[in-house]
Amino acid sequence: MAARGKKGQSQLGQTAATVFAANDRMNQMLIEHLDEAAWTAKPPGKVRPIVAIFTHMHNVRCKWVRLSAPHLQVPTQLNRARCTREQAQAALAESAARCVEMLTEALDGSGRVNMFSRDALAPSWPAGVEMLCYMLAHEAHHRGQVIMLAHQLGLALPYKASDGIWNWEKLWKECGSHLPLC
Ligand code: NI
Repeated sequence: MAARGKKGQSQLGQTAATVFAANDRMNQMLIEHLDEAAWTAKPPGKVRPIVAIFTHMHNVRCKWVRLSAPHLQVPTQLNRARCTREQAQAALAESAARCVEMLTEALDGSGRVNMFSRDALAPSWPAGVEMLCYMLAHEAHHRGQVIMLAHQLGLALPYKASDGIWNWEKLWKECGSHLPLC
């Protein structure tokens, strides 16, 4: 791969920040439109309820920041047994902001974050685009679970939300960013 110039690297840091912020906006959109009863309802089969999926997403982000960017303030973890939707929304907004800072520092060429440790027991990776991809894949996987579980509970998310998470132009705008021009 051709070496990125300084400008390219700082742009990469900004792009990663924007993409992760939009990714959190997708989570917030699902929580906002989720039927109240679906939040703690016991889904069919041996799977965790939706509240536990969102608290897990937040707690995993806290772990990534703690292990990869210990100089940043690590948000408080959530307790799945007594977390309200409002608490989850606020906590996810906070952990997303920390992840945005971490990704910026990992990808802007400053070297302030130089490795990604996703788990204490897993090998660390050099900070790079792989880190962003891994983080996004984890969240997208769990969003898919939430959408499927809500449907299985008979409390499917409205089209506005299940389709809205694909309107990246609108999400970018809501995150204060703009559409990349071609
Ligand atoms: Ni997970």
